[in-house]
Amino acid sequence: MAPPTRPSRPASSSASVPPPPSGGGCPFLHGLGGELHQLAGENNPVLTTQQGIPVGDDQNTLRLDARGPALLEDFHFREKMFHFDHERIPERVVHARGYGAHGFFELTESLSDITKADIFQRKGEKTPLFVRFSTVAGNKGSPDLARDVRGFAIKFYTKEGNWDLVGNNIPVFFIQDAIKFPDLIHAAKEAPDRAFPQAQTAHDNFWDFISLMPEAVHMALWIMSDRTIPRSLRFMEGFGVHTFRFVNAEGHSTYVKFHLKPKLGLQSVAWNEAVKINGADPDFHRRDLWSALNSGDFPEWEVGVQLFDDAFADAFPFDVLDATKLIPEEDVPVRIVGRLVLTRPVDNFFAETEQVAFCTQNVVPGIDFTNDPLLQGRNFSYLDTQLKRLGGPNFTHIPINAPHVPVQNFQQDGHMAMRNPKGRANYEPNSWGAEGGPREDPQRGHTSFPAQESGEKRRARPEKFADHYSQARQFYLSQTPIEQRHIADAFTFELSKVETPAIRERMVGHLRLVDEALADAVAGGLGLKALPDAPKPARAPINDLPPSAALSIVANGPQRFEGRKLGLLVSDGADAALLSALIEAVDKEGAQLELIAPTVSGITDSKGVSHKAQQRVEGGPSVLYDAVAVLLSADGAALLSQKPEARDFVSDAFAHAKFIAFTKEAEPLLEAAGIKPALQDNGFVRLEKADDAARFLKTCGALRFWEREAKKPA
Ligand code: HDE
Repeated sequence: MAPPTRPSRPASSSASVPPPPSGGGCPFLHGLGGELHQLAGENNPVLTTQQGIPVGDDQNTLRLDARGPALLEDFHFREKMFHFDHERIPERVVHARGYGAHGFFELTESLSDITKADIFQRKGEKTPLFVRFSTVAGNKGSPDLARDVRGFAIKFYTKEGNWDLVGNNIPVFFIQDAIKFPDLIHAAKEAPDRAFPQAQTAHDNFWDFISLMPEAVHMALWIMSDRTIPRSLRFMEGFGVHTFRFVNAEGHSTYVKFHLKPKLGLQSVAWNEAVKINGADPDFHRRDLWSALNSGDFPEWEVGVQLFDDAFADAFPFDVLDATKLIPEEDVPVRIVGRLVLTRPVDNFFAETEQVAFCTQNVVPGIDFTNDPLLQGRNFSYLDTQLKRLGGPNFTHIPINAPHVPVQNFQQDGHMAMRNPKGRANYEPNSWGAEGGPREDPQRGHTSFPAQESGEKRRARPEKFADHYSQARQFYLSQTPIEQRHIADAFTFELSKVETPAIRERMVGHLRLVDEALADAVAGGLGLKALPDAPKPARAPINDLPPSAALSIVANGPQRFEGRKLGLLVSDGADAALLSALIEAVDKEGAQLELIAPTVSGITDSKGVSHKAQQRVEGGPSVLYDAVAVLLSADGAALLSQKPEARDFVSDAFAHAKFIAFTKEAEPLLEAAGIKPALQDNGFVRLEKADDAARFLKTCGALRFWEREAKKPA
């Protein structure tokens, strides 16, 4: 427990923190230990060493007299320091920054005819699970709003053992063959000579690699879209990416792609907002998930499957084994078969989120792999990486990785073995009868689908893999105009950070094969005098694939403000009736509210009622909120108009196309922020009477007033 700091003002009688130790004096002198005891509650347990030995003094090392040398004999000091010195384990080579939570999967439609996987048999049955969300490129301490793919890895603790679905929030991937993964990641992460830039792809190495790998063009469109700057981990989709197999009790196989659709709809932030959020709250996503879980707003996703057979796979213009392609929902609808609900945060971040070890090869009977060359490579890589990260082969003994069913085998020993065979038998076959331990079960056990394979051993890819532009174009044309504009802006931003003109031009050349108008916009943004030549595609693109509405975020918005957050800028003397109407409207909508005030102690409204603030103006910029309301007294507006942070609060909300509610008294602040009455479009709501609060919250359901941004010159 951190000792409380001495308050600079007289402590109020309602203060619940314990008083600081009395008597003053230097805290490093012996004797303080006794006074610190006053800070503890009556029933605090006794501090012990790792050996369980009660500790008498945790403030002073054992030394020869107060000013003498430290003594080697101090086993408590040595043990404490030894353990601290070894607290770190290697961070993940990719997806280092992550956040996990526990929850469950509930089956809403049985798939027993399609798969024998136990988890998909009984409608209404719940299976516990652990999810870890992550960014890919940044190191463990990198900011949450980096432009990056988000990992969406799920460990299902099924009755037939652990099934790991290690997916992303984007349905396709950069590369087709696992052998290119180390190159992709090296190119994306910081350059080895300078160790920057970190957690971003806006640099030469990344775009050099991508522009030389046409297969990455489809994914490049996705990562330059708003998908890579999600507003919340709760508002993004999840995808298994690869084609897997379901196998039923008769041994029949059906291809399957896994989907997760957020119950609260999709939502992303604007790029300029992301940049500012990273400064204002680098932990924005984890804080959001933490607060949602702790306030009982359990995030939920629909779990769906796309099921298809060989006939579909053969007729589909692309190869279903190619992870750079998706199957449009219009071609194979997503059948919703369950729901995934997150219900609680971890008890300990390290023990659970850091030590959780996902492995793509963890599949249960009824689920099997296909020959997707990326998936097959992953099946090697994940097991391999856990050994390095967790230090030995027994990482499955760590509670977060242990299945919720008995583990019975003859594996033994190794570092930190917690689970070893009991009795004499540590091998099989053996002739020790009932004492001889577990045996294989050909009926219940996992059996691989007996796919017929033949052909030459070669380093080659199937012909259909060579189409790199058709689905990139389809994705681009499936976006709303504002999203298309964001894609062009993102390419322009990233390529403007690339110092080598030839790389910029090579990338724009690829974009010409996606959409000439996109290439033109990016070339214009980069100031290119002429459009570079497009490369010769390895396979002629199909240019008339129909747009797929499911690929747009804006088209799939929730049309409600539930789960979102309103930032309410207030001052002393704010209209009491409007304030309570806003509080009520937010609550009714299932949204959250934060009060931002001149000081964090809060304000007193026009009726003399005090309200606590969650943020001080200087620490609560509008980028942290989905919509804002400005409820000020005339004095409050005069005061805040002098503060650049208050002016930015309003002007940023305006620039980020947010809905803004305001009272008449707040107008001077709007004016000071450069928002003249003529600029007050339909994204503004005047708060005059209590009813306006509910009307405003309904308006906020559109999440952003994109028309405002559309009016800005390209
Ligand atoms: Fe991963 N990936 N990956 N990946 N991946 C890892 O495993 C790898 C790929 C994904 O929260 C590593 O435990 C290869 C696709 C997630 O702990 C490593 C290839 C998809 C996570 C690894 C891929 C993913 C990882 C690093 C190309 C989406 C975080 C640490 C063949 C379907 C899991 C670790 C977590 C993590 C290898 C491609 C998703 C090194 C070789 C495609 C969500 O094993």
